[in-house]
This record gives sequence, C-alpha cells and structure tokens, in this order.
Amino acid sequence: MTAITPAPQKWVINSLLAVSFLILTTSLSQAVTIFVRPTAVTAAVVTGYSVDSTFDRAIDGSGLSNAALVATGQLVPALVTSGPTHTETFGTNTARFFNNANLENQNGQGTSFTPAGVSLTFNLGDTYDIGGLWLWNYREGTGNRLNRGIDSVFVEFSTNGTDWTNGQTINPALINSSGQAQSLTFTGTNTGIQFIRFSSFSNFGPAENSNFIGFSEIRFTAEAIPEPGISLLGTMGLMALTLRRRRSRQA
Ligand SMILES: [Ca+2]
Repeated sequence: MTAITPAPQKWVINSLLAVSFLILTTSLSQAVTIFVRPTAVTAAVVTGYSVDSTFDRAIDGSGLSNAALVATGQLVPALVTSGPTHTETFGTNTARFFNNANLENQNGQGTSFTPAGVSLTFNLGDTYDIGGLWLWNYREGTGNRLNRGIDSVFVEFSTNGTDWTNGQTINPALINSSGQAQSLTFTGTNTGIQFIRFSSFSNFGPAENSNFIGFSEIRFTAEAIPEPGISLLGTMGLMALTLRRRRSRQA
C-alpha cells in the first residue's frame, strides 16, 4: 500500500513567501539603538598636567555588574536601571585621566581645570551614527573623591580623526548610590563617526582630592540597521521552494 502525501496547498507556499518578505522588509526598515564600546582611548596633555595610565578602565567593562549587556551591538534598553551598575572598587575599576599638578599643590582645590590642549579621544573602531552616551561617572573611594567625576565636558565628532564637527557641551551628574549609568543625548546629527573627542573638562570640586578628573565607564549609543535574519529567511525560502516543487510534481 502506497502512502499518499497530499500536495501542499498553494496558500501555504504563498504564506511562507509573504512572511519571508515581511521579515526582510521589516528588518531593513527599522533602525535600532545599539551600544558602541570604544576600542581605544588616548589623551593629549599640556605642561602642568599629567595623565594616569588607567584609561582602559573606562572602556574595558571593569567594575560593571554585567559588561556583556553593553558590548558593541547590544540593544540599548529604554531605562538605565535595566543596564549594569558599576561597583566601587578603590584603585581598580575607575579611570583617572588628568591630574592637575598645580591644584594638587594647593591641597586639591579645583573645579574647571583643563585648558586648551588637554583632551581625550575615543576611537570607536568603526563608523557609527552616534546619538548619545551612557556614562558611569567617577566612583572610586568615597566622599569627596566622587567630586572627580565629570561635571561638564566639550564633545566633538569626527569621521577621520582630523576634522572635528558639531561641538557641544554636556553636563553629566554625579554617579548615584546604586552605581547606575546616566543616559545623555547629543544634539544634531553625527553620521559616519569613528572618533569622539572630549575637552574642556570640569569636575565637581572644589574639595580635597578633586585635583583629578575621570569616570568609571562609558559607552556611546548609535542608530543601526539590523542584519536581516538570513538563516531564518533561507530556511523559509527553501521550504517554500521545496513545497512548490512537490506541488508541481504531484499536479
Ligand atoms: Ca570601569
């Protein structure tokens, strides 16, 4: 006795093709917001300022409760409370970038202390349409040391590391007691950006120990067009073609 397999209905084939097309067009048309972790950070200084060799602590995920959540390409959640927190570990996880030696000699009384020529440049490792950043401000030690965090900073953008555009000042807050990030948005459009430069820093001094400036961790956020689900589309397309072939063979 021969089993008879009924030919697949034409509507099944058409449905598979339609769903494949829908997934493809939806994937291509809806941008998502992703994290971008800088691949490198470098500093420029002038006389009177020194730089700690702790740059990577702000981009290496050190101190984060779950660094994988903010790796490059990860989706940015709507709430910063959904993101990882940064723990307080003295001398391990937070980046101290600039030390104003002159202010240090005056018992560390400092507020706005970075002149022209002092800057920090992030290399994103690729080009992105940058919209903002998540910042875990300075969290190392206790009390006055939190005043080393960034109170204001001038930000510029570049496609090539030479020409800088869309300069603007942002004003982060002190990190909160939970160690959560803060989400800040840039004005204007920053398309095809690979380099971001920070300069004209001020911290939250004056107070003892505020002769340094730094922050604990940083990620930029970018608009991205996700890759369509190639494997899913391929599987569905193959199913549709197979069914169509069977249908034509059995017709
Ligand atoms: Ca860190």
